[in-house]
Amino acid sequence: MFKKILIANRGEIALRIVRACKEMGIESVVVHSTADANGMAVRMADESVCIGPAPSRLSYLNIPAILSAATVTGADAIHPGIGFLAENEEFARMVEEHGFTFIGPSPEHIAKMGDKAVAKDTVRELGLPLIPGSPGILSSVEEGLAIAKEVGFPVLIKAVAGGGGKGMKVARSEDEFASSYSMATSEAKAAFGNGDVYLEKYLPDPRHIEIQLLGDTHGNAVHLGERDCSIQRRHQKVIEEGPSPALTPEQRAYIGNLAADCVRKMGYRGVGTMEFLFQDGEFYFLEMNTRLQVEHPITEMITGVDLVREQILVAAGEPLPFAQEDIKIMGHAFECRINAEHPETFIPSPGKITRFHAPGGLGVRMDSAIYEGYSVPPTYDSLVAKLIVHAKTREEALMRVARALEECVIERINTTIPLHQRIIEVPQFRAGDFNIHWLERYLAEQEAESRKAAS
Ligand code: MV4
Repeated sequence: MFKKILIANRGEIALRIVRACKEMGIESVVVHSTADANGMAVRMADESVCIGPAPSRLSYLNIPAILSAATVTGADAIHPGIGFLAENEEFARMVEEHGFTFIGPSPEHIAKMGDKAVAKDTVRELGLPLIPGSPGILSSVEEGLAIAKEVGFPVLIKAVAGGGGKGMKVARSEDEFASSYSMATSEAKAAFGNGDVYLEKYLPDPRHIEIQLLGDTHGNAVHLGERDCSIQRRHQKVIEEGPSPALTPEQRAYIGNLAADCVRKMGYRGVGTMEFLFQDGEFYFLEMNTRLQVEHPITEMITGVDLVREQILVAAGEPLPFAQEDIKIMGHAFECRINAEHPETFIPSPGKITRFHAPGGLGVRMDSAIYEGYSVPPTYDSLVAKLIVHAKTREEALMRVARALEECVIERINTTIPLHQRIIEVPQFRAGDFNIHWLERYLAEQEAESRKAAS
């Protein structure tokens, strides 16, 4: 087992990993930028090393500085956290080459799943359902039109170099295909320096369902149920929940086992998440994330599995301590992402926190790295806390999340707490009746109504 782990990350996820290390009797080293010198993870870790100034490219993305910090502190392993270098195969390779264990998948699997086309070919061969579309990059508008007619309109033209919703163009009919195709390719060329596009059947109102996976180095792999991440705005998740109110136990078992079989056949090591679009009872593979996710606490609450602990044990060569039949989904969990942003305009609101009170009580968890007197830096993403609640049923969890949000005090910066308090009261949300477009449509309607009332 590792004696000392270096955590190459910041904020609430760095603290989450420090906590797991402490509970496992493993010393922790946190690297930080000058902007994070007063971060809670720095205070709670056994050691900390300043690796550069605020800009990520000079600190959290500075591979030589991170490897040097691991060397001088005598770390055995490096945990990349989420974001930054977590899915950077070059970093994973260099960590191993420098004699440290990378707490994550092999560089090959990071690379394989990081390339969308290779990822789709890999999972297609392993029997996962994919969105009907072109086998690869479109070589001409004629080829695109022929495939679009095959799969049926509307179709989505996607930039290979795109991602996170960027570089997607819907073509609704044969007449508009040529113009959509040329706009998609020229916009992709301009935005990403690469005009290559591929084509898929457009799913108009899907849900976003992701499966939590965990594999070890002894050929074992399990799934730990799903999370419904459909409540999102501009490709930023807002509220996630598990299990999904839209899945039957049979559908959960079907897609979970299929995904687990896939990673088992791959010989995948560590935690991973397969993302799917779910529409009309059908699943469609989107992509696989080869890292821990922000919303992992939802799965921890409904399965009782400490995913960071298991990540570390697997990286140290331990076999999984459970088989698939041991994994039970108990109850229901929500996660509200609390950002330092105005709850209506979403304008970032960094600055000093003058009062902070975290909610408590049965089934309430607050993963955050803020404290009274802490100044939220403007440099990084605006996530300041994750409120996770768990209860026996979805209805009880709704009551609990409302109560916990009301208890939460974060003063003198704006936060999205009022937004969460609005969303959880909307009947359609409470009924679990939503898809990936629901929140943006709801906010647009609210905006239109308040404008009408003001005029
Ligand atoms: C789609 C889709 C509908 N049909 N593909 C958005 C980012 C990237 N992960 C893939 N995305 C989508 N691909 C087809 N064929 C709708 C989306 C999409 C989306 C997907 C997941 C979560 C939120 C989303 C928000 C807008 C669009």
